[in-house]
Amino acid sequence: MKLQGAITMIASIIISLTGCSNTKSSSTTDAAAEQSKPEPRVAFSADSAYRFVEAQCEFGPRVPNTEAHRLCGDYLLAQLQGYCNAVTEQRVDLRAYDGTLLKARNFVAEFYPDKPKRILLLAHWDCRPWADSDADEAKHHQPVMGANDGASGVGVALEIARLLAANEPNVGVDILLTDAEDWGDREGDSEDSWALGTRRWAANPHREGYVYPGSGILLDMVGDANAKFLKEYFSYQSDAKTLATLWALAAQLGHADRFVNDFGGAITDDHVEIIAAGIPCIDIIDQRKDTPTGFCPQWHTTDDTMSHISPATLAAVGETLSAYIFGMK
Ligand code: AHN
Ligand code: ZN
Repeated sequence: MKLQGAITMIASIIISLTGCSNTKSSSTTDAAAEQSKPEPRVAFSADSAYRFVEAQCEFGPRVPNTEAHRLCGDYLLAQLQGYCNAVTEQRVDLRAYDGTLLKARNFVAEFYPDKPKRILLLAHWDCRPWADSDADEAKHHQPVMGANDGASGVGVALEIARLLAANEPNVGVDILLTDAEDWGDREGDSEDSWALGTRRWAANPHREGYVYPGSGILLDMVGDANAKFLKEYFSYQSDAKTLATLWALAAQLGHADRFVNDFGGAITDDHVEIIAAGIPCIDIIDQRKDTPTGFCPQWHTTDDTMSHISPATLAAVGETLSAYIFGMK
């Protein structure tokens, strides 16, 4: 464990300074905004988030150890560096359940790291190598494009990064784009084959002296047009207060149709690894009660493409999240 930690540290490419860039971006607020909605202090752009999702998909499926994955990783790193001057790339070799050695890359952008109160915002950026929930079995060995499963959470996180570069909240925000979430074993039903990138980061953070944030929010599958964000079980166990606050904020902002006031199942996802490291964490994840998988119909199929991504869903998540972050005391 000690040796592994040291290797991880050495393997970390650290581009670390303090503070973050403060480039101003123009943001307009609609004067005729609905009266019932609180005027947002910081305007989340769903169009910008959508572009971030699309840009990832343009590389193709970002399956670890592929060229699309390598190029998209470079793109994500460059985007974060454009918004923050405390960005670290953590390169790690991870052994998947099937024996494959995954050349994984976690990216961390620390915004306002000197603020005593800090939160973690994370999303996985890798794509599943197999569309093994596809109705057509012939497609089970094709990769998933992951417009929703992967790119959507990252797209919202990048838009939040853009906002953080131009607006200083009262809290520090660490954005973690995590790798190797989706190479998990569904046949063997082994829980610990998922979320490998997050598990490694949680056990061996990206830099020496890093202090864990007080709480975390995971974004997973936050882009589908018909998304239903049900309150996920482990999230409720871990941080019922933040869950309640976010769902209440969403309702205030007019997004109760997507942030449904109901409970979903228990999902093995990146947040479980964050919670295991002692950080309370919730998962904003699209869950369905009317599909066989419990997720959207495109989940782990070749149909998880941009055609199902909706700016309105990205807006619901992004507006709620930015109201939360920029409203924190
Ligand atoms: C399981 O299917 C065990 N967990 C879902 C985690 C996941 C996969 N999120 C996106 N893709
Ligand atoms: Zn997945």
